[in-house]
Amino acid sequence: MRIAGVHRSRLMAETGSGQIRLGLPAQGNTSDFAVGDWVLMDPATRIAVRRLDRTTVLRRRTESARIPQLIAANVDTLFIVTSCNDDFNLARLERYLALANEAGTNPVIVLTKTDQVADPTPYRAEAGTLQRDLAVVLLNAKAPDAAAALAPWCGPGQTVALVGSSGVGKSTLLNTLADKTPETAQATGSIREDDAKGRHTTTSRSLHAIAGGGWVIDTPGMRTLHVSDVAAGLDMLFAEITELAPNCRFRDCTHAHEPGCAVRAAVTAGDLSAARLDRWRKLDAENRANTPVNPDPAATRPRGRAASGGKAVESSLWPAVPGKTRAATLNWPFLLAVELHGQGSPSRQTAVGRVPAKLT
Ligand SMILES: Nc1nc2c(ncn2[C@@H]2O[C@H](COP(=O)(O)OP(=O)(O)OP(=O)(O)O)[C@@H](O)[C@H]2O)c(=O)[nH]1
Ligand SMILES: [Mg+2]
Ligand SMILES: [Zn+2]
Repeated sequence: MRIAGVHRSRLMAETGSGQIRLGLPAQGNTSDFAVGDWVLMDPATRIAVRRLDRTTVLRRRTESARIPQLIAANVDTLFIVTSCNDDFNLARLERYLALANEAGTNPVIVLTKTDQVADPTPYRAEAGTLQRDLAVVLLNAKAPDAAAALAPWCGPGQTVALVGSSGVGKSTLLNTLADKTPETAQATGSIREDDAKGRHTTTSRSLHAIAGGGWVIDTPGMRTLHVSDVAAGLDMLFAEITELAPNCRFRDCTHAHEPGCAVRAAVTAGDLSAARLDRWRKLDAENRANTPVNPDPAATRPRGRAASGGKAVESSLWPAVPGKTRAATLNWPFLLAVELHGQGSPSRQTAVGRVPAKLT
């Protein structure tokens, strides 16, 4: 049984022959579950008695929420959707890539609305520079052949999730991928003509079956995606910078003003773009400011696919021991609350067989 929808007081699960409402275990909360979770249900009571360990989990901190928001679980491939119009923004795509890398999901950039521009190839070229071996797919989300373009990631047993701004065509793509009829289709909405912004048509996350045995998750358009807890994800994203850093004269070089900086030397030599270095600096600073500082080495080791040689593991966003956080000094009450939530919380998850010493 797989979680198909998580609402304030309601859990929906996909049974393979339709959806049912699932009961919660005692002391359970719907926020302990993510769309994409696998659960065991007691058939007599229809209560979810156990959630299976997650292979991957996508989550983010938001300023308004007390605890990180679960975006989706057990996602193999993250389709980062953007359009061949004003939505296309390299800095924003890098945020999604860091999130995907950290969670251990395989990111693919999906560029929609190719039918709206004379030549979409410059978009592909730019997106392709963002990360090594990054797949970029150009398509018209409304055309039936969009499903064929994404088929390599949508095979039996595979789960894909669609993320991106409002109006880029996530639900349109879902309807094409899941071959929805007009009755079962996800609602789609028009975009503003002047700036291509959408109207936040989709308001909750949902899981749908793809013919042939795959799964696709639709998500609401994100207004902003703050980065936190994604150090390994950033290292993978900015590998060309990460790899140059050991050649800098100072071990803690910030690549801003220090003499003997190998990264700035690469910019001067034309091997690295100054804009890319600027974006790295901004994201790295934001990540450090938003990520709890943890004195426990077991909990600060690299996480996610970036740190596990390509094997997907569930990344733990939680510090293993309560402690002072940089975020706390910034006076972010919600981050303090995250720490207080602390050890033993039902939503505190780690990968099977990779439980940090502090949690065993
Ligand atoms: N021409 C064209 N229009 C598209 C394409 N993809 C989506 N659209 C249109 O763009 C608008 C927004 O599409 P949606 O699928 O609702 O976008 P969304 O990403 O789900 O937006 P939210 O649910 O608000 O996050 C709709 O009018 C779609 O018909 C495409 O590839 N080509
Ligand atoms: Mg939508
Ligand atoms: Zn340097």
